[in-house]
Amino acid sequence: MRLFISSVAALTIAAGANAQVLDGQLDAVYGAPLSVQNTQTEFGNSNLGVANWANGSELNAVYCRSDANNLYLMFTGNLESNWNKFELFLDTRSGGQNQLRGDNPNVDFNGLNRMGNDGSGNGLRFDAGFEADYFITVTGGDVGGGNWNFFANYAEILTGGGGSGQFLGGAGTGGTIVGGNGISIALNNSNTAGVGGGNGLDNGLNGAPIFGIEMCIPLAAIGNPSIAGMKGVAFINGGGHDYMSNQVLGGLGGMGNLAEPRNVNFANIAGDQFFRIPSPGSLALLGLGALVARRRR
Ligand SMILES: [Ca+2]
Ligand SMILES: [Ca+2]
Ligand SMILES: [Ca+2]
Ligand SMILES: [Ca+2]
Repeated sequence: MRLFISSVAALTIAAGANAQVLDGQLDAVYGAPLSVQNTQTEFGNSNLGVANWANGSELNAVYCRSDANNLYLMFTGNLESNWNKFELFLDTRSGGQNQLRGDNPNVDFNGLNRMGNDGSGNGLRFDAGFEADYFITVTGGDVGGGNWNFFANYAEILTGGGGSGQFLGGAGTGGTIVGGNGISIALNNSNTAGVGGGNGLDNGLNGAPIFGIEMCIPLAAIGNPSIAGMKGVAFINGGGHDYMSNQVLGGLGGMGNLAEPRNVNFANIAGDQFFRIPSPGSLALLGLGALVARRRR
């Protein structure tokens, strides 16, 4: 028995600072954030401090790491348990949509198309140069009898519309969603730090928030990105994907809710309403560059 315990201790030490657990809690291995919230939330400042239920939504910061096979993203904040939506768009390859069409895959009760062109020429517009290729959405609430569950969906966003989408599944308190395409998502709503309520300027790192939405995305599920510099946009939306909050990463710089998502144009809002994601393998390439430089000497 003593041998068993010391083996476990050795394993724990071996994992050390590089340990990462997909549990909705920030791990030290993520390092510095890619983007930090700069705006108070008008979707409620959650103060419950429990893993499942939240009475407000906010996005405080986004962190990432990657290895040869997966991209890991951690969003600190809360997703209110009233079926508010966490929306994530990724630009991982050339092509895609700078303005959302109305004929994208029908996922989450056609929620993606609820943000797209309704035939009048509207549709959510991203900042110039951001052409979305993939969409992931997360939501949670009471599934009956006071039981909390959360669910996720995924879709391709092709330049000409169409494409495929899929329901990634659901899970309960402390559980993990594991989609058929390998995308795995954990949600811990315990956060009571980060931004406060309102529409003014704030700092998403207040109180050092560590809980939120954590996901593992197989690179194969986002087109095996090879472009230099992926980008992402994340925001909180209303329960019908129909009312955009003021919780956007990159931040809005102190504004109120953006309301009808079809009429939102991030190009008309100062600053980048997206964050840059280091390319998978970029660290390995840096290492290779250093090796080549050394050999040349
Ligand atoms: Ca974690
Ligand atoms: Ca693209
Ligand atoms: Ca807060
Ligand atoms: Ca902008």
